[in-house]
Amino acid sequence: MKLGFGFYKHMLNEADFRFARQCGATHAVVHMVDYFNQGKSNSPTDQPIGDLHGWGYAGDPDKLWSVAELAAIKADLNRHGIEWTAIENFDPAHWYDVLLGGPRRDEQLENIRTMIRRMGEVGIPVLGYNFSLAGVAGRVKAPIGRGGAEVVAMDGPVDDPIPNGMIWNMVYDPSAPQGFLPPTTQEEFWGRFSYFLNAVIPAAEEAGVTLALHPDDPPMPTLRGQPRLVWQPHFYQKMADLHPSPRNAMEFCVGTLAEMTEGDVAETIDLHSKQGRVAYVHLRNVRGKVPLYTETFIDEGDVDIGRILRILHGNGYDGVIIPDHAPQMTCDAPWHAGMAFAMGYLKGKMEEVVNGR
Ligand SMILES: [Mn+2]
Repeated sequence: MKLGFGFYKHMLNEADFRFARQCGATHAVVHMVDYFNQGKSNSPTDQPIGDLHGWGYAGDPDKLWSVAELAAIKADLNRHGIEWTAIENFDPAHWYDVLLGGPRRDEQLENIRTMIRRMGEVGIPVLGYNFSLAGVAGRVKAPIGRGGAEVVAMDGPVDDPIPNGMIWNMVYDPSAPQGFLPPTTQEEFWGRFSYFLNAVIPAAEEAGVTLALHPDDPPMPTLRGQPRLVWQPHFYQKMADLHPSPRNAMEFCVGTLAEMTEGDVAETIDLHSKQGRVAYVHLRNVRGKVPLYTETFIDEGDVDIGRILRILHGNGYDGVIIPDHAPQMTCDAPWHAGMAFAMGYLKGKMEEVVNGR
């Protein structure tokens, strides 16, 4: 097991590389999409939260990740003693019609295959993604964590419709006509997902890149009136069964699995790590289940973190674990302090599980 650190786009800088390494990270997960682009209610001082208007604006649909850009980031990471394990998430601008089943779908799939080939060329082994219409929406933030820490929580279902021109919580077409995204059935949405897998898995196999699906956070049956994909544990098995390739894998988010109303997160990670389907792990803690839950510090909450690590280690899991989100701590650097606390806790627990000390 390896300790990693998740870098938002704006954190690809000297200070944050050093911070992550100082926390003990040896591996990186990098977000290439800027969630905070022109966002009015979404500040880069925390994980993206936003409101019903979304996080911000998606990028340029025609500007794909280039080999030069990826190689430069990789060289920066390596210079700081960090290996690049994964890119996390597509820019909504790159694949909105893949999610919507729209007219540019095949063109966008070709672009995705191009970016996967470029990842292979540079040597980035994993591509994490969320196959989601509403994205990570409908959460609130309040100083209700331990000691009054700012935490992210959900306090009820959110089914306000998605405006035209917005997907995955970001605006990809600011001049879209007034109105809202029409409803989609769960069957139709699984069909789009299957179409995506069939279109990109062969390219992933050739490039040596593993695709890793994040479950739906928050895991509600619908969000903003649209269906979700993996919102109970058994849908992860359905996803695995859709395509037998080992390149069809999971970005296993323990916190999201713990927020689901069915199943047991430890049993679920046991099942999938035994099958070798876990590409990397988001490890955080939470109290409660949808639609009422609160993210917590990693040492409290409903998840037995030590048990999760023992299961992964016992099943021979040799991949990367990152802290995902952490509460904000009261000081001059609330996000970094929260992350440092989670990294230290994980590093200690991992050493205990792997080395018995
Ligand atoms: Mn996650």
